[in-house]
Amino acid sequence: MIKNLQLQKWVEEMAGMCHPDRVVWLDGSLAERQRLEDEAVTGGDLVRLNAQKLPGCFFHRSQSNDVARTEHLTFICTRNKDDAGPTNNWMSPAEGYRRAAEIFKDSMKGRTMYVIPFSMGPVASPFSKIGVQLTDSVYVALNMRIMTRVGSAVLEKLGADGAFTRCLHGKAQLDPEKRLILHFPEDNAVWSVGSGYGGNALLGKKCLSLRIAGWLARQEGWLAEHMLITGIEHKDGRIEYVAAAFPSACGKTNLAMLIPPEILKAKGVRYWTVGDDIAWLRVGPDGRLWAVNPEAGFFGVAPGTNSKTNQNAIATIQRNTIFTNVLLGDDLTVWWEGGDGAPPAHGTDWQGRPWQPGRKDEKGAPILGAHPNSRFTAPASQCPCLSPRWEDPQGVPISAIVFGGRRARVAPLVYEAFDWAHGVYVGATVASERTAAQVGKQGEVRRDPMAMLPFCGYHIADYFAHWLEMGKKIPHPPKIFHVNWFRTGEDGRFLWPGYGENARVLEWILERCRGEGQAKSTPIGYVPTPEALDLEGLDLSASALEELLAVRPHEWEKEAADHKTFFESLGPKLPLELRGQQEALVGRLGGVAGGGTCRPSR
Ligand code: GTP
Ligand code: SPV
Ligand code: MN
Repeated sequence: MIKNLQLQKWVEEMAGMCHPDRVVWLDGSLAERQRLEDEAVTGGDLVRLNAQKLPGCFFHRSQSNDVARTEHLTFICTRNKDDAGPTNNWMSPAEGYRRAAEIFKDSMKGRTMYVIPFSMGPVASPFSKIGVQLTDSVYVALNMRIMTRVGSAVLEKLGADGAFTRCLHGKAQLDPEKRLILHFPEDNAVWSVGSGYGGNALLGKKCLSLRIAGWLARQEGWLAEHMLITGIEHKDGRIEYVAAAFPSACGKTNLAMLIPPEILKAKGVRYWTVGDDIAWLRVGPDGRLWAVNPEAGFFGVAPGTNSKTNQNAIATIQRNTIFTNVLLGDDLTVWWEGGDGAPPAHGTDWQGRPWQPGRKDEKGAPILGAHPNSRFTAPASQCPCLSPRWEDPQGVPISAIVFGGRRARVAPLVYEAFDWAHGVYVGATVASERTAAQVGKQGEVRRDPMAMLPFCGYHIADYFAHWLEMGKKIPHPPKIFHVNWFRTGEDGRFLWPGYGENARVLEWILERCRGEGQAKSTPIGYVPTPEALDLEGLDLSASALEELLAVRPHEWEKEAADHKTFFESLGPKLPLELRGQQEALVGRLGGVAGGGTCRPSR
């Protein structure tokens, strides 16, 4: 019995448009999971993996033109175009519904429509949001069961008249020409058609928890951010929490699950994962900023994940995991570039072609077994370092906010913003090289403010204003930092070892939050002095360290000019305060004598 008549009516209406053969309501039970898995295997959506080596695990291959989010097909549909702003694609709601309806019409004939009631955030938390996703993809249904809290308890909470986000998803023809990811924030609705992949199709993730939630957050006075949340424990047992925003495929999952180097472990440092992709942040009764992870699983990048880089992720994905677009071994195991161990002698690559190690294409380039954006979907509950507070309805208090990007040059390893408003400027000007998580030219540097460029559901200038406004509402705000694990030397190799060693940088960040830690004031913010970082036991040359911490005024003058160009592209709504921050940066750079390298002094 469905108590919520609105929901009942909407499902009937959508089924009337899509014409599925069957409508199946998910209850979240284990029996249901097995039923869906069997269905998916029979229908060819999933391959059951080796039961001894990977119990409860499955493999899925998406179409080769459907392996990443398609930002050019993602739209914000608001009555006023200006509400979507200059960084979003816009369509009127009427046109959006009309165009998508044409594709949805009868698209589920011969298929099942799954009705998935889900909660973003623990069902019992007052901050959670309920959505209902309709989908004709059993793969999506199984992923949603891992990534969100699905089932009867959600319908219970929804009751007779609770509000929910209407999330309609259909594969249709999986044709990129007939693919649209549409957000209707004014209607609290998402319509996605023509893609079966990741953030395009798991509508609780980027669509609801960032684009729609961001719209609500602005009205309700909180923040919906593309951030990991992790707790860092020290010898005294105290745990401090950090939230960090890096663009897609720039290291959030890795930092969230970090294992510190031996030297720090010996000092009692330990990380506790709360979330790896999305954070909802509110001001708590104590005047600090508190963070909740609305998700229930990890949809992580496979390539580069191995026992050395991310042992916790490897432990998490040994069972009950869905692998997408990785290499499938003949023995029904999976493998990816930068994974553990030797590749299988023989297998099937992400495009479904026979594969063996060492294969090259016509140009002599190696043929990848796994797509660079291949992923695993795993329940958070399987993560060995999962924070005991990960489902705390109130969330965890945040000591530091960290922004970061993938920058071969310019941005030093770490710096601290002077204050909240300057921190908002630092976040607003984040830039990063494009990765495989989105379709487009790889490696190109683009501005990705707060790592939210593809995920901000409204005018980005209003979003900046909201961030500035939030600063005034937080009596005890976290400090704001910027990191860059990806600076390279002359030879093009990363200067910083990254991964677990990033804990050394986080130690400095937390020291600064406690009012400790040595730093030098530079035009861009506070940069650690070379001695301030605990580098004991790390093989890092003095020249590499110098390069990592260098702030070069001539590079930053160009950077600041680029900030200005970027701000100008955002139109007249840009908060004056940010323009002021840009001018202040230029002024500070002008004050540096000689234009040489401004290094932290000894
Ligand atoms: P999304 O899930 O797309 O939001 O990505 P993410 O930000 O969680 O990125 P993730 O942690 O999955 O890392 C993406 C890629 O960057 C992987 O191939 C990692 O191996 C690599 N990576 C992560 N951390 C570091 C680091 O500190 N240094 C270097 N060089 N590479 C890193
Ligand atoms: C990202 O691209 O930031 C992801 C993967 O986390 S997706 O679900 O496709 O958005
Ligand atoms: Mn992400």
